[in-house]
Amino acid sequence: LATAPVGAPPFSVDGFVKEFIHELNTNQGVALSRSSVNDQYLALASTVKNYLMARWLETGRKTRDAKVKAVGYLSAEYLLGRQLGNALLATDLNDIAKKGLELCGLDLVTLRNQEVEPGLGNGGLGRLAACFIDSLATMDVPCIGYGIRYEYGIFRQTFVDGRQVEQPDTWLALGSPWEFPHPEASVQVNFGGRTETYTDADGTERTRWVPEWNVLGVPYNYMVPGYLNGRVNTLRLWSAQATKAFDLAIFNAGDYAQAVRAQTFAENISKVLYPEDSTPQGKELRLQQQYFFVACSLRDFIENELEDDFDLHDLDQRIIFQLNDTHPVIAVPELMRILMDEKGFSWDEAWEVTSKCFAYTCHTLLPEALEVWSTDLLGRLLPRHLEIIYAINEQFLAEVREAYPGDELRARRMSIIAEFPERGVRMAYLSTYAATKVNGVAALHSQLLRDKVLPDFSELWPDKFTNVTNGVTPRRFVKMANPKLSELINDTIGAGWVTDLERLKELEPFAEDPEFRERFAEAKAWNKRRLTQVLRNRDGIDLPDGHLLDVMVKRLHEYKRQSLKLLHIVSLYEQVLSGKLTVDQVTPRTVVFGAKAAPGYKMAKDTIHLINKVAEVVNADPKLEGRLKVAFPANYNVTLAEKLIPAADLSEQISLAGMEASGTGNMKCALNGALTIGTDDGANVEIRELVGDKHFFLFGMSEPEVADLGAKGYSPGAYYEGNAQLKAAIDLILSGHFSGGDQHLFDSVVYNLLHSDRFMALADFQSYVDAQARVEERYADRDAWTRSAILNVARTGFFSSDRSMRDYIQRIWHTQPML
Ligand code: 26Q
Repeated sequence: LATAPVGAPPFSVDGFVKEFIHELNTNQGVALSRSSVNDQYLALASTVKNYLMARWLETGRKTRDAKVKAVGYLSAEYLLGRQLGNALLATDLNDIAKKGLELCGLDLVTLRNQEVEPGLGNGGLGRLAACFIDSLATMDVPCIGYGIRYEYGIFRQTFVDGRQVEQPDTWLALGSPWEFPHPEASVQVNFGGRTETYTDADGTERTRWVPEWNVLGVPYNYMVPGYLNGRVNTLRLWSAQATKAFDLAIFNAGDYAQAVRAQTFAENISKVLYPEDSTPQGKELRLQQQYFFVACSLRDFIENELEDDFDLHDLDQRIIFQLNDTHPVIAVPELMRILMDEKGFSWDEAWEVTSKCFAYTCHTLLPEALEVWSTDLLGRLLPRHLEIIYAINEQFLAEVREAYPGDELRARRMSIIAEFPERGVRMAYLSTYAATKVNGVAALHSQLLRDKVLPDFSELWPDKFTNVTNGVTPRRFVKMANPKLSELINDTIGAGWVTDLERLKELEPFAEDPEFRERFAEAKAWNKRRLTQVLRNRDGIDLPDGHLLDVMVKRLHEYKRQSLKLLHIVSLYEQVLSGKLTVDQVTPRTVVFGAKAAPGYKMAKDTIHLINKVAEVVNADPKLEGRLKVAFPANYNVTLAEKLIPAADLSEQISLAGMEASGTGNMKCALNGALTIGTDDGANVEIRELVGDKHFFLFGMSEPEVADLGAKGYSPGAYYEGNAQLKAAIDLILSGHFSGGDQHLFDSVVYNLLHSDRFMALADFQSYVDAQARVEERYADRDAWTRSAILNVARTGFFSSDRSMRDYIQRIWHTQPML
């Protein structure tokens, strides 16, 4: 194997070339002269993979031998982004690969661009999981990430006449060099059927599950390399396959065609990622996915990571399962079932163990985003688990009644079982009861979680609740995505910041150094030129030079208020049309949107349509003399984020206060030297505290003000009637100006704002516009802007996911790095 001891320089350019050509010949079966770019990419990936292999095997052996406590990160999503660049960075093979490929007449950048990213997540929650496993590997903490190997990840977004059209994400089509399937280690997962009681050999009354059908979970291992430290953790994603028993039981397969259909049915379980990231529908297949990956993962950990004679009474000494939202919480009754029905534990013994093995992270405040599964569905799919959930609830309610005698109302309020609108299991309540710790993802969110979402629980168990503010990996989102800034930082304070991001503080004094400012501004300019090329090639979009780059990238949601950004654009444009502003009073600005809408979310899709139509008209109107542009590249993903965020001047974080749990794009932008215009919401609060009011453009109502206005009764129409600038902007849309004269095309979006506006965009409009004026003022003084941008970088080291991981370790997991 091509390998080198940790710390030693990696192999030579010659060694690399040999290995690369060997991979090209033996794996791809082609000669260099006849190879395609895809062959070359796959061979390069294999070369890097081989280089990591010895370290990976060694990490696994060392960790099992040490018998230390590990983290089992349970997440239905991992939004990994491209693997090659990150693997080259982690192994310090970038220069060698570049030089080696040049000797072969090849270009590393071209090969890197061949990779299709694994988009196995929707947005923030999935990307957070990817950042966390990167940090744990880099910090030498034993962790196994468990999840689902979706055959189709998040859909590929295209625009047809400005409307979103979804295409399947065929990320596996050209080969998948980063994964290692292990069919021999497959796990059987049962579904359906009934339960029965029986008396065991000792005369004890027991229950067992008699399932009706099953599928196989095939593990696919992925390497999670630490940054330059020789550790390689594992991400294990499960793929569903049919079993013989499956087609017999479900379809009574007599004929061949029927049997093949049965296969398809089973394999549907890991076929596609659900693209909704709020208001989840209670779809049976989604529940199957959740149980499928959780059952595989628990089985895998217990059978394969522990010694054969391990006493499961001590399970909490070897694992803490972190629940990434409620999606994997079926793991709680599953562990109870394993311990009682398979390992012979009593209820009390099983609960004693189970109640120490889980911790729960909540990622939302929206009531409609909280999962509730109907007991009908649960009982049909997982009858034994439903029984166990009922029993957990009985035990829980007994505790509640003991703490609050006579307060029956409270007991009903807190019940894990909801009775309306139908009988269902409140997964957040189950998670909270079962978890050792419950955390929100930013300081404000954790406070609101205690006060508004789970007030009875936090009253009963105040110490169960904690905050861990999210973070992002500086490896991918600064070092890799922003090479020019990284070089400047290295030259100024050394290279240690990549694994110790608070050291960015040492940059603070350099905000006053004109030479540093010039290099900083030049790095930003370079990133903009690079983005210009990317958008030209990828989307046929032309970015004008010298514009303020105003970036709003995130899922499309009413609460995130893309519509507010749109009203600002329309308003600027309207003021030029109506002569209230002369064109030279408009700060040259390009607004870039990146946003996918859930395919069934009509309002979100209509908003995308409106943005695209406004863009068309604004971009083409000569009256603006090119000073205002709107770019909406389709299919925003991690790969595009890595190019867009480093180029951003202004970061739009404009959710209604109290709605965005944290945000992580806000952190990525600040760390790359964008200034934030934002509400007092999620992690914006902490960003502003750290960078200082002067370097952050705050606007809008605070969360308590939002609550007050809601209680008073909010009527958006009053803001429309009372604000001439707002009225003019909305009227311009209603006039048909952006729809070829059609005065009704955007009724859904506009009338929703005028008559409902659940997220109070109109109430915050004036404040937002005022803040944008302050942005323009600062931008006009380019030196002052650059100073602020530098201070944003210098003061946001806190948002490294390494720090998040330290917080989890200290407050929740109590695990040790293996140094
Ligand atoms: C649940 C059940 C059925 C189908 C889908 C879902 C589902 C899937 C994804 C529900 C929610 C999600 C994703 C939520 C999410 O990404 N939340 C974001 O998490 C980030 C990381 O903590 C925060 O920064 C964001 O504020 C939060 O919106």
